[in-house]
Amino acid sequence: MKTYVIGDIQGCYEPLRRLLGQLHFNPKSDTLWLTGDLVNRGPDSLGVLRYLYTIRDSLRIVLGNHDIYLLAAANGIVDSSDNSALQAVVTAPDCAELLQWLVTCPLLYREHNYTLVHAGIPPQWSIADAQIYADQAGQRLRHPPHCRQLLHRLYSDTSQRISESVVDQCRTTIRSLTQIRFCNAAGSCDFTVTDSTHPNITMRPWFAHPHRRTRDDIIIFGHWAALRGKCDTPHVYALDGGCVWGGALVALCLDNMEKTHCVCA
Ligand SMILES: [Mn+2]
Repeated sequence: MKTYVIGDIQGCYEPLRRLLGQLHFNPKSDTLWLTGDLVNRGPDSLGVLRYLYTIRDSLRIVLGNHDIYLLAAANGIVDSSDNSALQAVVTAPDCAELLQWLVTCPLLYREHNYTLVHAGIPPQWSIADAQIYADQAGQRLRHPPHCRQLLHRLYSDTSQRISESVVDQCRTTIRSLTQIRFCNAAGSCDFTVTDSTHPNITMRPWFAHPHRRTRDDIIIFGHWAALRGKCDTPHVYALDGGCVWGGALVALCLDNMEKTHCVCA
């Protein structure tokens, strides 16, 4: 009857099974939370999705940016013809069944004092704000015509205009919850700042913002592989151990807050 959270899998099927073996994970009695980015870049995205689908009743998953990109690829919104990891999923005979299940996963999941999200929460949002925005965007992802419109706005419509329309609100929500790393003093995210670019001196990680409204909440997130599963901010747990980059797949047991690593060299 244990609950584990595992960070970004990114198609690393064999390390996932190895880590679950180390944990003696039993899908009949234990629960597994996942920080999202189940697919892309790694060797077996289809294997990951097929396995997770078989144990779906034991899972709590939040969608990551790569999972949403997969939805865009399957909908023909982005061209993934040269991406063998995603092509394996998109061309699989059970693709529709797998993605109909995947898209039911939320962008944010709360249980007891824990909040699970892929990348983070902008500092000016409370947990309640984030839940409302995540529910709104999730509902649109689960409605096929709205989903295609939203995916198009996310990936194909590169105009910088931001309107008050629902689709633009949902675009901001998805980008914030699944891509945030750095933000400025006002709490605005800069999605162009990545691990490989030097942030402007005024930029801080979202979780280090001094006035972050979620600072009394327990937040578990993935996405930021360069952190290698380490974060010194109280109540904030970073679980992307950079598995797909030769790092480790990381599990956090919520019963004792102990971490287990599975090296993925
Ligand atoms: Mn990510």
